Amino acid sequence: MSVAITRPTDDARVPRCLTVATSDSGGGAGIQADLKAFAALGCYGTCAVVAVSAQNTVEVRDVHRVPPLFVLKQLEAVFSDIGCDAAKTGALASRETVEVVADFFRDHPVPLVVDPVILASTGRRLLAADAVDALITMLLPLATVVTPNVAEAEVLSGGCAPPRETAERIVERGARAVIITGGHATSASDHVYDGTNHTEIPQARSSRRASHGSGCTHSATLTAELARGRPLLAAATTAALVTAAAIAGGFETIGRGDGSVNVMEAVRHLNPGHA
Ligand code: PXL
Repeated sequence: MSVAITRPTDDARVPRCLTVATSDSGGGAGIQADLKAFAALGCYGTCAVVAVSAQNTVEVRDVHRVPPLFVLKQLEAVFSDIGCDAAKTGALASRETVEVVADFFRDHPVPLVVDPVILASTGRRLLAADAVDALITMLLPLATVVTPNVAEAEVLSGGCAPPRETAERIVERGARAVIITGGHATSASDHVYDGTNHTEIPQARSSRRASHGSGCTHSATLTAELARGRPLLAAATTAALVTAAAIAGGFETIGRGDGSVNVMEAVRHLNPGHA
């Protein structure tokens, strides 16, 4: 399988992508996964760190939140100088941070991917319970696309329903489009709904223990593709391919827990001409 991934040298102007998310000291998810994916996809990555996690492949030991006004300072610093062609949000920690980030993007509209991260893959909460409502009412209406997994989609839609209905409820809540990632009970696929059409993108199910960071890699790849001006369905297809290959080539032996994805290996695999 081959997918055309443009490198920076192919472009007169490098697309600029911003992530607003939590740092993972284990290097696999969050800010670290996002910046690696932006770089692998030929984009210039910037970040606003909303919290720092003391984390490895086994557990999240602690989370230290950055004050929301300092999150705002990071956003203002990036936008006032470097600029931004597309942005994504990941784990946003607190209600106050969700509010600051939503206010900022309302005033600075860019293509926005909202990855509604609630839990770390090892189980700890990365978004406070009282922030979920703010995410739905303030951030979803600004989203070009929101990328919940099945469990997050249930939270956003307010209940358990078949993917078509769940996706429609999320778009009714203000997101322009939704991709429910990672497959459901019987089939592994990403369900894309753009407000008009439903599309299933088949996902390769993998038995490899190297999926930490896969959701972040998916939403960051989507952001990189939108920054390049690709249409949603093409961007979603590339994101699905890159994520599956990043799991297949993942770091299974790093750490004692589930290993992390390897987005560089994914791009080498999908784009052998550039290796
Ligand atoms: O994949 C969701 C995620 C996002 N951000 C951080 C994480 C995780 C999963 O563990 O640790 C910081």
